[in-house]
Amino acid sequence: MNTTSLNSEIYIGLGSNLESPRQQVQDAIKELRAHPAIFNLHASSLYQSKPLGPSAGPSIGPSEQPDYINAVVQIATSLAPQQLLFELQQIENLHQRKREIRWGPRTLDLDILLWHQQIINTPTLNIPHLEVCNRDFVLIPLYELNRNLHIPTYGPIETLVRTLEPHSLKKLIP
Ligand code: A4P
Ligand code: MG
Repeated sequence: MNTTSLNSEIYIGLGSNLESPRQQVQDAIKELRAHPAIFNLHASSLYQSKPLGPSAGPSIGPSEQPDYINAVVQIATSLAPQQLLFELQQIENLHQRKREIRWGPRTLDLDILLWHQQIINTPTLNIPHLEVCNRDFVLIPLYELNRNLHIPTYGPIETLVRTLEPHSLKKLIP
């Protein structure tokens, strides 16, 4: 089985909470689908949630940020993980993403969540994504795409979803 197989378990998380977040996420899905090295894209529903994360400072804590729109896509690709990260950052830049505050509001955030069953830890890339199991806006769309998924070091997604702390996630009607 190669990287372009239908059973590819490469997942990307999308998030936006600025400048028409729903449109930002929908446009990014289209851009990923159109990318020449990305194949067989399957997208989850879109979800809305309150910002999650530690306070980013006195002026912009999570509670003062707008709601997020999130989704997850499953892809196959001929790119290596670092190359995919680079391509995702190019797409973020197309959306005028500014990196000012960690966990601050953003027009578009693209994270590599999983790369098959691989564990990758380099200075610029951690897979599985370090927050994957703490976030309903990641786990629920992942579960929608693949109920049998196993997340390396964390276990079956079914168990993770069952023990998830309730947050504020709402599935959006298409
Ligand atoms: N990086 C390491 N691993 C990865 C990976 N698997 N995928 C590095 C993508 N990037 C990865 O990212 C900072 C650096 O992480 C990159 O240069 C890359 O080398 P960034 O996107 O520039 O900065 P960031 O997004 O502010 O930081 P981070 O840690 O990625 O934030 P998160 O974890 O993405 O959290 N609440 C709701 N409801 N919905 C959200 O989507 N998102 C965040 C951001 C906070 N709260 C949220 C949401
Ligand atoms: Mg990010």
